[in-house]
Amino acid sequence: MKQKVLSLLKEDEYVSGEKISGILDISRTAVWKHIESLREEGYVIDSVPRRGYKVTLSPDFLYPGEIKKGLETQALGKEIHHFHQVDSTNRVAKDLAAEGAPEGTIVLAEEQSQGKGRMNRHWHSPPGGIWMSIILRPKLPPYQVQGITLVASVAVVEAIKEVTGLTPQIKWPNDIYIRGNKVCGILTEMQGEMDQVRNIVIGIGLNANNEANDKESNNKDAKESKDTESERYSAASLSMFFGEPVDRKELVRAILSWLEKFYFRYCSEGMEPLLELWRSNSFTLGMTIILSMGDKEFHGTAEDITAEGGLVLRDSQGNTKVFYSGEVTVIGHGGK
Ligand code: BT5
Repeated sequence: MKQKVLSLLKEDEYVSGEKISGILDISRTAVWKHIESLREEGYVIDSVPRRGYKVTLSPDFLYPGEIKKGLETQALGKEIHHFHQVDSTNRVAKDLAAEGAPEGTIVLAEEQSQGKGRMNRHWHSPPGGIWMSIILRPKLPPYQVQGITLVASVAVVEAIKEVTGLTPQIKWPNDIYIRGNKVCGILTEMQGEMDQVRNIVIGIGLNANNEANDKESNNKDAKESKDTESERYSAASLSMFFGEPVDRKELVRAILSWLEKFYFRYCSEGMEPLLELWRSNSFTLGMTIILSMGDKEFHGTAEDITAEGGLVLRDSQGNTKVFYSGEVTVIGHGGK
């Protein structure tokens, strides 16, 4: 009901409490309570005697009603859970999925206190970013789940391009970079059995307008782990390149639209139709890299990506090997 009151208050003309109460068939007191509650949420609502009320400013929060307005998807974002502060949206989404939340349910937070990266690394999630998790229920065998991260990366890249005109690039397997800085990380988590996926939660952390570099956790991460990824942590927000704050609501809608389109395609046709798009947006292919997996390091040229999302590495002897996980450190151009 509050959303309906809000829609009326967002119309061009002022609308009186009496009119709202008539249209929605609720008492004047109920109308007034909804208006107060909207004000508490941050909406600036002007009130003029004998004319009524009108929203003059909407808060910059990712409220479900704001996201749904103009969202043209079939499943993604039909159910939205929003938090001002939460430990981790992936944690919430996994709980909701276990309770039977439908495919396409999303969880958004303005701030995360325990945002998670891969291998339980810390993900810096202050206000101003987009911290979002999406529940999917694909009828895919588990070995195809890795591909979903690639599908999500291409969707985020297209959304960033559409909304900002910037040119992001994908660093295999799950990062998006702009001019050498990490602007987004993706964490895909699967619940299921050996032969069947029950649900997937895609966590997208996108530095939109937030302060991106967290020196404290950066140093802590680097000290606690030997992985080069942490030591080379150089983050940036889209707004730094865009020159002004980006419209987070529009970005969320764009991510959901692109992701739905690519995800449906992936489920029906596999990775093949998306591979070219992934390749053309890749920051990794053709580069000389070090791929680290635990204590092991593999040197070579990142040659290609497979239909399952694996990275093909060619070593100095000319032998190729496919990797499905690991950390990539880019050393330079591969001289291809
Ligand atoms: C990732 O892990 O890049 C996946 C991050 C996924 C975060 C989203 S936010 C919504 C959802 N809810 C969650 O709790 N998580 C997901 P990984 O490749 O392991 O990279 C982690 C590393 O990135 C850290 O060790 C830092 O070095 C660096 N890092 C931390 N916060 C960052 C930030 N805001 N921007 C860029 N880099 C960051």
